[in-house]
Amino acid sequence: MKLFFGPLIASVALSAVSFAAPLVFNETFSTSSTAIASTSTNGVYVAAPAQTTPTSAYTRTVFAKKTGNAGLGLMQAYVDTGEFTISAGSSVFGIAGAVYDLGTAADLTGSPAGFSIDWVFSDNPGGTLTFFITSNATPTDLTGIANIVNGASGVAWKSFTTLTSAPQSFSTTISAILAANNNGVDIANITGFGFFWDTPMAQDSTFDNFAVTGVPEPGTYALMGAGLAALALLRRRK
Ligand SMILES: [Ca+2]
Repeated sequence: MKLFFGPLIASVALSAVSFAAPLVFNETFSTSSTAIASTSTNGVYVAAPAQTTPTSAYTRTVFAKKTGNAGLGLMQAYVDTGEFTISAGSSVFGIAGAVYDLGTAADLTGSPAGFSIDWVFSDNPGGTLTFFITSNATPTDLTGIANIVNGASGVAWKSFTTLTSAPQSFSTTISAILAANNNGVDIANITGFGFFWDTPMAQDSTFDNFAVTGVPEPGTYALMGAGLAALALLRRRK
């Protein structure tokens, strides 16, 4: 029996290794940061000072851009109570989000990693959530942020238009982002990733738990299942 079970047990160890995706991240928004777009000007990006996230060495930059109704209020994005809030002042709308700089470029070729985030509150329905990855050199400066939001070359993204009120969870995979819009992204040299929210007028929205997780491929599940079944059989025979 050892000859039969040996390879299956080995497959458990192998699949445990393949569960270790190259990019695993969990942002609980426990480090405060604020970006406030000008009251009087539309179309200006404002970025908070970059901060190291508590769950990894990645640097987070929170940004905001008011896209409508200059002079009628603020567009804000802030982290201050363990959540990420985007607030469009009265009669104002805009874009805000967070971009994470990996420090050194990551090769995500063939990566099964996926993104997810929870939309936990909104006082008005509607809005569009976008996940993105970028191979642009510096994603967290204002030029890099503008490139991301404007979909410049080297940025791939996938958007979700919301139709209902909160709460909602969103998720996608890196391969799905590339399938939706490769746009010249160099998957072997990813320098940043993140999300942004295109808010309707006068909406406050709150998010939590932005995660990048390893998603096992179907073959991994099969190997894992076979290995676990072998272990269960062995245990029963003892
Ligand atoms: Ca939280």
